Amino acid sequence: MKNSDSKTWLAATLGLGGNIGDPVAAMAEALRRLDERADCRVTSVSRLYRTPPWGKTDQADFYNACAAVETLLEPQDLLAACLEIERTMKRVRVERWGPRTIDIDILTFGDRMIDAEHLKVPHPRMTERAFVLMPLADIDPSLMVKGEAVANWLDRADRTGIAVANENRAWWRG
Ligand code: A4P
Ligand code: MG
Repeated sequence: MKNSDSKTWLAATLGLGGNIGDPVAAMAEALRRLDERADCRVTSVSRLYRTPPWGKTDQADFYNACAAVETLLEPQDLLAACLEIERTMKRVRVERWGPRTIDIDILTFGDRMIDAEHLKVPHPRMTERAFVLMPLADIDPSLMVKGEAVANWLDRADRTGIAVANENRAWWRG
């Protein structure tokens, strides 16, 4: 039973990605672990995408997806929960934008704007990245980010090379 005390469930969106090992299994497990928490529930998951590497291009293709969650956690605590999941899944942090088994980013948290040293929300680079915007549009194309709908940001993004890897939005439910 998810708890239903007086605290409010807040809506957030997450971006997941990875390109080493078995990133799809890692992303699925990360989502299941979040959903198992008493203070988090996964309410919607996008299709699964295969995407060319962005930023540092001499590395393997990524798998990417987005999820909508509801949580009782404050943003910093949601980030800590995501980082803890990344850590326990043995992610190796070697270089910025480099290969990773799994990366979980907080994309939005309600309509909050956060500019803390270790947490920037909305995620600073999300509005220029089709590998974020395409899966996010599966969940909610009308979601407003930095004053514009996700669908509008997506219209301007470069989708070259991005393919749907799994149409079934239950891909994460192992
Ligand atoms: N941090 C600040 N804001 C946030 C936020 N909103 N969500 C801090 C999550 N973390 C946030 O370290 C990231 C640190 O940023 C966290 O510890 C947290 O305190 P990191 O994940 O080790 O750094 P990074 O991921 O290497 O750098 P960065 O800039 O976060 O990279 P991105 O933006 O996550 O991009 N190409 C494709 N096709 N698909 C991808 O998924 N991912 C990346 C990484 C590059 N190219 C990609 C993909
Ligand atoms: Mg990151």
